[in-house]
Amino acid sequence: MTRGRFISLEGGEGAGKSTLLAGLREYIEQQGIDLVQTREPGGTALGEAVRSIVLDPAHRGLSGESELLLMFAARAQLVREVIEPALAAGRWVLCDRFTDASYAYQGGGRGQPVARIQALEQWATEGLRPDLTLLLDLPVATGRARAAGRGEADRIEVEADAFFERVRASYRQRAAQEPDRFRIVDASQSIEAVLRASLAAIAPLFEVSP
Ligand code: Z5A
Repeated sequence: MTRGRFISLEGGEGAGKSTLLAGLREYIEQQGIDLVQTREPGGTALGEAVRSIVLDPAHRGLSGESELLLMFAARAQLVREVIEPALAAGRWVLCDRFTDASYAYQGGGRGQPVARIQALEQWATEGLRPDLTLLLDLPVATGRARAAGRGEADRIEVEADAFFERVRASYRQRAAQEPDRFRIVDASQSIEAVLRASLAAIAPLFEVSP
């Protein structure tokens, strides 16, 4: 059994991940590939419970350490319950955010030490990284304008622009550090252009797949 391929989507608020996921999913399934779509935090009963805690504005007193640990608790469960079994069965996994989000949000945004995140990554995921990560990059103001009007902001969305600028810088730094894994997509383009660029970026994964 050939192991499946693992693709993650990253980006700031309103970058267009959910919009892109639908188009990517449709294309990949049209190729006859069995695909599992999931998200972080979430994707399991435990992960969805963690999601509702970390996004709930009522938990505004959550410490940076608690937030980081909760993200990794959800991730440890998702890897064991969903991602690893799917990849081992030859299925592809399309994940809306993965560990890079913790480096960007908890590391870049909140200032949690990178060494701490690296240790948790090793522990929770045993170093599992996506085969390819699409980073939907766009100016913070553009993303926030898109996301506005969706109702009440969640506990993370209420952060100031400076927080999201640090998140963006952290994502771009990670992409520069791992150019073989990351593909940066200009998310300020039209929805159609973002999908085209993303399909071009994932094309090599099909070539090496049986
Ligand atoms: N988080 C964390 O801190 N640490 C972690 O380790 C993990 C996560 C895993 C939940 O993530 C939060 O958890 C997130 C990071 C944190 N907090 N924040 N902020 P999420 O991914 O579920 O939530 P999100 O980042 O807030 O996603 P989003 O705002 O829903 O954005 P999106 O899915 O990327 O965007 P969208 O829904 O596809 O598009 C937004 C709007 O823009 C919508 O009206 C679209 O029609 C429109 N759109 C989309 N693409 C385009 C283009 N190309 N042009 C014009 N308009 C567009």
